[in-house]
Amino acid sequence: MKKLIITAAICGAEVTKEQNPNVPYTVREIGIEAEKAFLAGASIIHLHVREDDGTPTQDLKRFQACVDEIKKRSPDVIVLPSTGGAIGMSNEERLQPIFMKPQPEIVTLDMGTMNFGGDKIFVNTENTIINFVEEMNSRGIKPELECFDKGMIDMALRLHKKGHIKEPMHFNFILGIIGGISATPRDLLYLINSIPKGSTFCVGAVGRHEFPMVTMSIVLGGHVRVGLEDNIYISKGVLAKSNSELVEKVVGISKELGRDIASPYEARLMLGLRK
Ligand code: KMH
Ligand code: ZN
Repeated sequence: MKKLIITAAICGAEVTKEQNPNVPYTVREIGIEAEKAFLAGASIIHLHVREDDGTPTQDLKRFQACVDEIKKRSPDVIVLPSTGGAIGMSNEERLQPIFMKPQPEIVTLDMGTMNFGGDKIFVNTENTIINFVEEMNSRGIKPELECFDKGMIDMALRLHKKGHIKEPMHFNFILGIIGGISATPRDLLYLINSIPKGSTFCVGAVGRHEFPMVTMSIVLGGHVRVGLEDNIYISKGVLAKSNSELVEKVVGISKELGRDIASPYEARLMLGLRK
């Protein structure tokens, strides 16, 4: 089986130090967490950034400072910035990371609107998605298609037919968010069976669902995402000491199952990214 690409979602926009003190906020903390995750086996860092007090931001300067710090420590790692940001941010704010220099190789593209627990709604209208992907296309940035439900795959296929989303498509399925698809083997298979041949896919899931779902993806030939953005526990009731602990755990599972881990170079080849 092809090698496993591990993405570490090290920071997120919603999780806080009150929930797990190891969530990174400062530029230095983000650089250290990314480096530790890379050394543990992650080839991609999915990045949100914060102000020093933990407030989520998509500010270009802050993003640039964090990416510069990550690249100073781990020059080869692939940084995959979020264009989802945090609930309630404007589209203009969310798009800021695509203007970094050097520009990112790949960024997230969220494929639909959804409830996000409580009164929160994560808004991504069809026109927003088209505007975002055309900004990416014009710069040669690959979109990672974030799908939290089956209808979001259908939106990706629709926008592919209309010429906005190019092949080969790379999907990221995140399961188990309140308002999205449930994190069950049945639903993960449904998602995987709904994407075109020749696509690549990555699987993540929130909380206790993270490791069962990523293990399924390892077995089924997909890639995986772990990290404090999605799950703050290394095992039941035990907080993860670092993102690297979550990466080490998935590396162990993958090796037990006979699947080797991709380097950033190998991940770039598999995803068709330019260096
Ligand atoms: N923070 C969520 C509202 C992405 O990175 O593109 C959106 C999110 C998806 O995390
Ligand atoms: Zn994210």
